[in-house]
Amino acid sequence: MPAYTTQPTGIFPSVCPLDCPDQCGLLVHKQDGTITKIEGDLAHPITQGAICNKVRNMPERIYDPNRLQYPLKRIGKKGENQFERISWEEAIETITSNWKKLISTQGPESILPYHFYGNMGRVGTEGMNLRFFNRMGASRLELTICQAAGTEGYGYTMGGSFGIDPEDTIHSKLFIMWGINAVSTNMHQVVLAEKARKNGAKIVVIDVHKNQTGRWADWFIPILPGTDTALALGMMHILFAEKMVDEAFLREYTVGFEELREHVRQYDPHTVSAITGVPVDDIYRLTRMYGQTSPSFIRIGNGPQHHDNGGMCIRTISCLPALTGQWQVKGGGAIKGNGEYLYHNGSALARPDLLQNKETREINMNLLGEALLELNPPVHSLYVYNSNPAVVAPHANKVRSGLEREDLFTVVHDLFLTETAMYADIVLPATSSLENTDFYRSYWHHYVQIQEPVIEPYGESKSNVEVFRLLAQAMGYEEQAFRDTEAEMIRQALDHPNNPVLEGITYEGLVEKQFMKGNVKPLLSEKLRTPSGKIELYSALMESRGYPPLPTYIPLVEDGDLPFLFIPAPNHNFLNSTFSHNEKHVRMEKVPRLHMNVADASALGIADGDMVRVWNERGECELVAAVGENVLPGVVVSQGLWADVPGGKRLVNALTPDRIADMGGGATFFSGRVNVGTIPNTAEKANK
Ligand SMILES: Nc1nc2c(c(=O)[nH]1)N[C@H]1C(S)=C(S)[C@@H](COP(=O)(O)OP(=O)(O)OC[C@H]3O[C@@H](n4cnc5c(=O)[nH]c(N)nc54)[C@H](O)[C@@H]3O)O[C@H]1N2
Ligand SMILES: Nc1nc2c(c(=O)[nH]1)N[C@H]1C(S)=C(S)[C@@H](COP(=O)(O)OP(=O)(O)OC[C@H]3O[C@@H](n4cnc5c(=O)[nH]c(N)nc54)[C@H](O)[C@@H]3O)O[C@H]1N2
Ligand code: SF4
Ligand SMILES: [Mo]
Repeated sequence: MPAYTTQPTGIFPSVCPLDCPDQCGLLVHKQDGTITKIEGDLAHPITQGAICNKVRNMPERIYDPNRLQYPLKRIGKKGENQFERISWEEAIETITSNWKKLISTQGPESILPYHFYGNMGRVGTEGMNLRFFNRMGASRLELTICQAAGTEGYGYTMGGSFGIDPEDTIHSKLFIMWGINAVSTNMHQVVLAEKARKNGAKIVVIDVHKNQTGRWADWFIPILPGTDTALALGMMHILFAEKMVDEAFLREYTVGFEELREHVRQYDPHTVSAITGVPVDDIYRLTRMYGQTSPSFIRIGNGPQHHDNGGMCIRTISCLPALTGQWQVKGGGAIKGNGEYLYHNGSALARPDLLQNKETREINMNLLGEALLELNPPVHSLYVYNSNPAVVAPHANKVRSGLEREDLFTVVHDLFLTETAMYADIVLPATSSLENTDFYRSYWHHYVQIQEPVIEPYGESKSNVEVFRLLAQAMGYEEQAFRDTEAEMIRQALDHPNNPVLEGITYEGLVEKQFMKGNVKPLLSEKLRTPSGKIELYSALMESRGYPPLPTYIPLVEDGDLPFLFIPAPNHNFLNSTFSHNEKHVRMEKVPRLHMNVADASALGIADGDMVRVWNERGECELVAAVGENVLPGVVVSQGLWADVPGGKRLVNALTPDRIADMGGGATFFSGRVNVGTIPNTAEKANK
């Protein structure tokens, strides 16, 4: 056990565990064994001492009186809050005896693990957990809820999640923040852009909602949801027509630019304006700005890819920097995600060799409701950790009907009694990241970092690794893989001769230095990982998979005929549903709102501050109307994944479709239609 926990007072280097690109270095202040303050690490090259409000207030979450301390078993109905304390022995015995019975009668695939990145530590999310379920042969979960469509789309163009080093963006002269709410979701990109702004850089934001990021921009361009592909194609049309493309670059580094030039003739500015709602003059102005400014940088966010056509959209936007040759300029290019540079030795960590039946079924996490209600052979047991699907998964009412099944044996491992945990048969208390050993690697910047325990486990809580070790023992899994320590697993993960970027980054080095930068080469200094090794404007691979080989605008799938497109985006003070159970964060966020255009609101007799009903055939919500000019007519936007409250209807995912996006099995959270109406006699309630 490292020394931090034995030192009651001091300042200890740490890392933010949340699913946020910035992956900050933290300094945790401890007084008499208790965390008193969390601040940004000044020495961390990206963090530079600045962190978000959410994490500055994290001690409130770590010591929240509602945090789980003991294992619990359900004594009431599923979904009600009735549990009683049990021992770890009883918890592990109940779980494993159920599973042994299921495995012998129904087979191991009747057990489904459901997990995501509530804590980004890789040993806890891609280590002992995967070893355990591989050894068992349980159904596998496809991790599609976040950026799957965009990752596949970007990969067709660029060969994988490889963009530029964000630290280089201080040299950029133009930032296009495309469908990213960076002020809330990537604050250090904003800090870097501010540095560039002092040297004359301009900031353009393209979004469906003029939120905090739109207000920060020099120029905010509102766009109709799901139409960004058309805008990017319109830009290409003008770039070619006005000869703002870099032909030498296109010849040397790309495939298919001649086909693309012909293909984009159809996307003239008038056609594109009619699709996107962006005025013709603005399409020209944006394109000329982009074509004539160098270095220019596009930060591609998650918004546009949470649509039916999201994969193709990101595929298309990511072609733009090639047209202008910007990948060759320091500070030029794009970042969608950089997750593949620091790729660790995944098989050493997850041990897929323990999986004997390689055909074990895979279940798309975006179809959890369907998996629980309709799948055959059925899922009989669900083990949830690092995620809160009752709130974050699409088509929430379907998910909850599945979770209500009396014959489903559900275990939830979390720090709080989340909405999902309310449906569990057994609830296990989880440690916070500050109680664990793990390593972290950002999917935006190029640093690998380490966490060593700063405080003792809270109550009887245990980390993911410890729980899976106990489960393995009780299941009789005797492989050494289940006895490895966290430090050993970090060593195994970093020992990855196939990825020279990690060369020199070791467990010992991290313990000494806290963070180490990957040895990342400039993007075009080597062949890309596309089939041709070049940037693929024309993709034969896409063609072979039934997609148009050239970037193509495909409208959103019809989602009924209700009048509004509904965009339930994340908010500033929560991280997905994390912090939605913590009083301080909820107070900072106030109430869940529905942003709507004043023209729509007045046609419906809705005034700012009214409580409104939002509904479709999947479900309903009641939110507080925020009326103004921040969204286009026909669009409504909410922010935040709010916790359930008695009598409250603020589960925005009750309204979202569980259709699967065009690529990667991705989610379509932002492609649903809703209706909005007044609720009689509630103005007083809403204004409280
Ligand atoms: N404060 C905070 N930070 C977070 C999170 C959080 O919940 N809160 N979540 C974390 C996670 S897991 C992720 S994946 C990232 C996500 O962070 P971002 O990449 O910022 O993605 P989103 O916030 O989902 O959406 C970004 C923007 O896309 C807009 N948008 C929606 N549809 C469209 C469209 O069709 N076109 C365009 N141009 N814009 C559109 C939304 O209005 C929103 O402003 O943030 C991470 N950081
Ligand atoms: N409407 C709508 N829905 C969305 C989105 C959206 O933009 N709009 N965004 C989607 C996106 S991008 C994402 S990534 C998903 C995220 O969805 P989730 O991955 O479910 O994220 P969180 O809601 O933060 O829940 C994480 C849970 O993990 C728990 N946890 C934290 N650390 C640990 C640990 O060490 N061990 C265990 N066992 N548990 C831990 C936390 O307490 C929390 O309850 O949500 C998706 N859902
Ligand atoms: S949530 Fe993001 S910005 Fe906030 S401390 Fe963590 S990594 Fe930094
Ligand atoms: Mo995400």
